[in-house]
Amino acid sequence: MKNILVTGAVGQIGSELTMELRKRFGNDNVVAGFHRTKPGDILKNSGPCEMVDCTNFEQVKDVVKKYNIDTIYHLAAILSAVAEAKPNLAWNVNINALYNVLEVAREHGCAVFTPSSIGAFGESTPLDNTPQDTIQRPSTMYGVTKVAGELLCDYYFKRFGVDTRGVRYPGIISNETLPGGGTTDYAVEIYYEAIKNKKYTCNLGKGTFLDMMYMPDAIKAAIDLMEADPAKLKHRNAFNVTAMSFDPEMIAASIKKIIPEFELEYDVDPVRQAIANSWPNSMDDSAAREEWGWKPEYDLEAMTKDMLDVLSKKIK
Ligand code: AKB
Repeated sequence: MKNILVTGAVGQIGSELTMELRKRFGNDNVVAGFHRTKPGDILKNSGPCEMVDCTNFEQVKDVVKKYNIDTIYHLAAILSAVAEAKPNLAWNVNINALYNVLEVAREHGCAVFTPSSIGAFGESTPLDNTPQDTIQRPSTMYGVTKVAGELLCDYYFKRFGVDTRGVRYPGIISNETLPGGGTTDYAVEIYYEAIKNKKYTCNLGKGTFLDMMYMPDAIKAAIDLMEADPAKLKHRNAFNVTAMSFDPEMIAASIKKIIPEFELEYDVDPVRQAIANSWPNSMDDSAAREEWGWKPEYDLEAMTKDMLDVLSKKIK
């Protein structure tokens, strides 16, 4: 029997991951950990919810003890654009909170899933077909925390035997909860605006290629990795995973196939553009494919069709 804690359960990935985990492992066995934003009715009415500020060691420990937690999906994090605006907060949440989670996991024998990101790479990384093991010299606070987080998780596995696992997520596109303060957020907003106004002003420029993934695949990646046979894992933390790579023109073209009047304009945000320029254009995820059978289901066309179907019913 698994007893799972999801931190950041009200966030973009956490809200959908918690519900999928509840479906698979039972509602009562998955605790939704939230901090500033309170959970909505769906999370609240389907299983336990607990306030957990992961920067507070005691709070993490108390919840783990109360529910006899054996697996933590640690999703509480600050995204790239906010991290550049508030580097102090980013360090506290992305590193100090992770440290607390790992320490509690060490004391209580929990497995830990921690997402890293394409943000763990930088300008000196080979940006096309970015290898699994390569140069990582990010120039953003987000990237610094992501590389440090990857290393910390490796350390806890090697030094203390904590079952740490993780992926480097690309931009995640979803239709339930909006992302907050990332560089890849445009790829979510564009669908909402396509439905609402049939036009969108993009804050990243034409030709900015980035890896992306639809939420069902992002959730599958996290659960499949945590359920994988540990004997087969050579990397454990920070697996490159991707489903597609596109620039704003390509996502707009896929939307135009369904909404022909859709128009794309540009008003480039220099902060986000600089971050995006330092990230891979496309990653090589063959290690994840070989070690635990990673295979995404959605490409750009399939994702666009589903996003527009869902959002056109949701936004009236
Ligand atoms: C962000 O844009 O900050 C995130 C990420 C790719 O890590 N979506």
